[in-house]
Amino acid sequence: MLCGKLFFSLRFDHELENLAVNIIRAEDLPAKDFSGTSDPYVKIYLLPDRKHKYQTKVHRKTLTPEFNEMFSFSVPYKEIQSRTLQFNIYDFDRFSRHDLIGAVVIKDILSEGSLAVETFFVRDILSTNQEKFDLGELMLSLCYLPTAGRLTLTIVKARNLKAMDINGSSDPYVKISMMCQGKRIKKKKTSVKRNTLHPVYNEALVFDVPQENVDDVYLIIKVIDYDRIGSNEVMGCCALGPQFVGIGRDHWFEMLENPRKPVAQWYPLQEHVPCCSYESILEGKCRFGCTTGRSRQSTIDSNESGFG
Ligand SMILES: [Ca+2]
Ligand SMILES: [Ca+2]
Repeated sequence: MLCGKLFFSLRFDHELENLAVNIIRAEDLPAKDFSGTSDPYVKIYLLPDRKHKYQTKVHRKTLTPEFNEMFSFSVPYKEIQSRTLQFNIYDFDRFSRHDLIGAVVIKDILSEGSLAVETFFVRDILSTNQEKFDLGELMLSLCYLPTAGRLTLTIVKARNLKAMDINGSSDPYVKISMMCQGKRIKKKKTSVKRNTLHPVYNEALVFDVPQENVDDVYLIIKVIDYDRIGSNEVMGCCALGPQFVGIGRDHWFEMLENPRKPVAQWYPLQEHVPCCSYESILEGKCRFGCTTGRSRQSTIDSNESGFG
C-alpha cells in the first residue's frame, strides 16, 4: 500500500568512500493521530549494518514534512553494491509506541549511476507490516512462588534476531529491568552469546516479589548487541506485567493462575518499549518502597552505552 512519497538525494564520494544521504521531504503521508495529522521522522539504515543508523528530527503535526537533513555513511566502493539503503518513516507518539508509517528500500544503490554528483530521487513509501516479527522473537518462562514471594524469570532463547554487526551477526545478551511505577528497582542481565542470531540462554533470574506487590511491578526486557568497541545497541524489546496489553499481560496472569509451575511464552520483539498504563495508577507511595514520579521512560530507543 502506498503511504506517500519520499524525496531524497544521494552522493557517493569515491575518494572519501562516503555515501551522503540528504533527506529532503515527504508528501502525502497518512494521518496516524486523532488530530488528522502525523508527527513524522525518518530512520536511515545501510543494511545489513543496523548499528550505524541515523534519525531525522520529528516534525510535529504535518503530512508534508520538510526534513532537509544530511547524513553520511562511510562505506568502501566495493561494498556498496551489497548494501541496502532503507528509510523507515515513523509517526512519533509521546504516549505510545511509534507507528511505522512505511519504508523505502533501495537495494541497488548504484542503479542510477555512480552517484559521483548529487542525484535526486523520489520514491513511493510502502506500508509494511513485517515489522511485527522482523526483529525476531524471545522465549521467556515465568514461575511464581506466592508463599516465598519469589518470581523466577527464565530467559530461554531467541530466534531470528537481526544482524547488528558488519559481519552479518550479533552478540546478543538480555537485560531485564524490574520496574515499579516507571522507576527501575532491579536490573539483571544474561551472559553474552557471541556471533549468533539464535542464542540459547536457559538462564534463570530470581526476583523477590512479595505477594502483595505482584500487581505493582512489571518487567522491561531488552535484547542488546554487545560490542567490544563502541556502544551496545538495543536489538528489540518486550515487556510483561499486569499494566500491559496483549501477550505480556496474558503471560503474567497465566503465571499467577499457575503458581509454582513454569509457563513459557514466545514474545515478538518490538523496536520500542511498549507503553504501559502505570500512569493511570493513582499517584502515591509505591508499596514496594520505590518513590513515585511522573518521569516516564523515553519511548525513543536509546543506545545502551557501556557494558557493566
Ligand atoms: Ca503522532
Ligand atoms: Ca556486536
